[in-house]
Amino acid sequence: MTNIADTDINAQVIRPTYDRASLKSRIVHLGFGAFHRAHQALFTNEMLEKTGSDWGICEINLFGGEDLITRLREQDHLYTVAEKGANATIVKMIGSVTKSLHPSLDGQQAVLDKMAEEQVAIVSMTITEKGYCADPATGRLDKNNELIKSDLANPRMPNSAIGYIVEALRIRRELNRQPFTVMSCDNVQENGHVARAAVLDFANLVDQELAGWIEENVTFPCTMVDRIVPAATTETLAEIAQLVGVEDPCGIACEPFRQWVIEDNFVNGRPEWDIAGAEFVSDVVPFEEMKLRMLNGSHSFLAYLGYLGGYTHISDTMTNESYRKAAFDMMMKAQAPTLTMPEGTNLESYAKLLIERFTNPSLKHQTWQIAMDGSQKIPQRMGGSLRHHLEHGTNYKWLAMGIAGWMTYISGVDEKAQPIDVRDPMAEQFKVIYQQHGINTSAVKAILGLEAVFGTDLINNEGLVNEITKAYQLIITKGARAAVAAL
Ligand code: NAI
Ligand code: CS2
Repeated sequence: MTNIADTDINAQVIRPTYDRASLKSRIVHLGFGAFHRAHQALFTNEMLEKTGSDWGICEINLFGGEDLITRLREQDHLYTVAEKGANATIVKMIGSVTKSLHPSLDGQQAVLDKMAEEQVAIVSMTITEKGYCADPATGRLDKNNELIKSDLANPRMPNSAIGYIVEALRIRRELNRQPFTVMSCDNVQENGHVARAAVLDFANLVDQELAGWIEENVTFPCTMVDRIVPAATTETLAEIAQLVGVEDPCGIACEPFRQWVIEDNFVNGRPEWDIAGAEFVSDVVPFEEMKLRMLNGSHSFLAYLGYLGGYTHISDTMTNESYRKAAFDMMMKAQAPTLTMPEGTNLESYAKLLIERFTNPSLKHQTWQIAMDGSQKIPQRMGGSLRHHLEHGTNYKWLAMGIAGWMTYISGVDEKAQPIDVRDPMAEQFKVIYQQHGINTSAVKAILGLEAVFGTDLINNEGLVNEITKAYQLIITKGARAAVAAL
């Protein structure tokens, strides 16, 4: 079968001109998902184009995506990214990836051996929020997580990302090799600190001396990553095939906007990603918080209330004036006041740009996709701001509505009495609650009692319980569209 590596592709595709043969696996990336393909791999591609350095990437998918890795190998690890603006699309072929592994295809040992190779300087990750096996409310390793329990019983043959990192570092130490930097690129608040806590908590349970060595020798920079990259669909792949001239099963479409702010704290060297537009700073946390609360917080709000209101895509919600206004108010009135930003940051222009990005009609970003894994997302997207408002006695009605939207969504039944496919690591717990309460305001307190999501403080705040119950009542009686309009 012809593919992008062995056939002529359309001239408008921007191709790599650097020497791919000279690239080494100096970066091992865990999570060859949609996002990484259109973000870190693309930044690396553009950095290589300008520097001619040897920072190549080896891709690893720990869970699922075997087929994607197989297809990637068949096309010499080349793939395309379509940057879709409201009016025009630019297609880029990415050359920074030159190797790939999958434990189900190659075995766990091959993955560990790769991570332990001398030249590997960075292990980066886009493994979703749940991949850290951390308790979302505390950010520490969740020792009751099934993957962690089995990795602790058999640390030399791990399955979790955390288990792989610790074992690879153990091998490196044993072989007297330099450590690598662990760089999280997930939407997790203080992602580097969460990765560090999970790795050290795990290592301490396995081998305290190793934990001490990791603590002293390994760095875990925080990063703020931003680019809207919806999951590929048959339609986007067909569109890419047309633009490229041949099918590319690894191709991905995304928005033109991209941002990457990285804490400059690397233990074994790093690429000059700034040449490709990334920013190295000493403290990323304010930028991460801004993005998670303003972009992701309003995204989740739109995902739950949008899905319930019958909207398939985020851009569809933007056609409804009350959703548009509620999203902007959520950003400016509920989230912006909770942030402490470096001087010169203009949150209003940031919010306006976000609304414009959400409106992009070429981007088919499903509300259902963003609604996934809410138990992992709600604490960092809404929980922190909620506590801020409770402390300051300020208005948090948008947050209460967003949380009530999530609570209704996880009932698993939509406004037309159709089932919702709720994907979440805590889905079983939601089922138990709804079996007991039905879609009824009494479910609110039961859900607020989920400590992993809400900690132990929020359920005791009567004002908050009332506010969320009021919003929930409005959604279940009048529907999501009316509830959003009432804001
Ligand atoms: P995706 O579904 O395409 O890929 C998910 C990746 O995570 C896969 O490579 C899979 O192997 C891996 N994975 C899933 N569960 C795992 C686990 N328990 N342990 C280890 N690896 C696991 O999703 P996508 O779009 O690539 O997003 C991944 C993450 O990237 C998001 O959760 C988010 O944190 C971050 N991100 C995504 C953006 C987007 O617009 N898609 C933008 C900014 C950040
Ligand atoms: C989205 C994010 O899926 C989600 O939860 O909110 O993936 C969002 O698209 C990105 O963070 C944008 O950078």
